[in-house]
Amino acid sequence: MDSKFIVIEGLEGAGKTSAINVVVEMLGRHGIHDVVFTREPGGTPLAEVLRRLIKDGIDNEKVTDKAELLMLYAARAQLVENVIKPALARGAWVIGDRHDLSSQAYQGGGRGVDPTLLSTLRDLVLGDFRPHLTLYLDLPPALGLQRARARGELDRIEQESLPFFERTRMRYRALAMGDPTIVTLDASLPLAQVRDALRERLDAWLNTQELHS
Ligand code: Z5A
Repeated sequence: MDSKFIVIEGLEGAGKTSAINVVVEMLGRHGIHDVVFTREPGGTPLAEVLRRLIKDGIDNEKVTDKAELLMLYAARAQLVENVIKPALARGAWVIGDRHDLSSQAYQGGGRGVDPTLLSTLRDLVLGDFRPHLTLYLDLPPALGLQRARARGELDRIEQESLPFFERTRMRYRALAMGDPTIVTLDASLPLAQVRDALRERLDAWLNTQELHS
């Protein structure tokens, strides 16, 4: 089977960490053990510096929506060209904790960034590069925030209002509906049920990939 890029997406507290573990387990069951992990923003030395700036800002300077978007795409350009594409080229599978769909949802939906700017940037930075599969963990923002905020201090984006996260979720759902490479899972269920649903969907997808290889 050719190597693939699988991405986990969802609002904060959706359970991405646990989902990544299930993906690793299922890949292992299908004999795939050469796996590279990425997170966005981040994943290269330069992209990790940008991650800090995106999440915390600097010296209380206001971060404009455009600057935030450009930093996200600068980090993504570094990660895709220096890590993801080389890994796929040598036959490794790549599991991404977030990718471009996050920008479409958070910046496009949450921040309300101009759709033309978003699509122009995406085309410029990524061309036609897309994940083979995206697992989108869907849940009401209030529930995700309740889970995640139990963990402590909030960064710049985590401090956004509930309506911001509602808009982000709406954009996620709308994009997932129109894209057959995005699988939506109900992440509001108890963890064991989410993990079972993930196993089932992934197993079916991996079997299809094996058939076509
Ligand atoms: N961002 C953006 O705006 N635009 C972009 O293009 C990109 C990102 C790429 C990255 O922050 C921030 O950048 C993020 C989006 C924005 N900001 N927000 N908000 P990050 O990487 O530091 O954080 P994150 O990805 O949002 O959050 P996370 O903490 O990594 O979320 P998670 O992985 O989904 O959460 P978790 O650790 O797996 O689960 C949280 C807790 O809930 C944990 O204690 C679990 O045990 C519990 N949990 C999970 N699932 C369940 C279920 N089903 N039942 C009960 N409890 C559960």
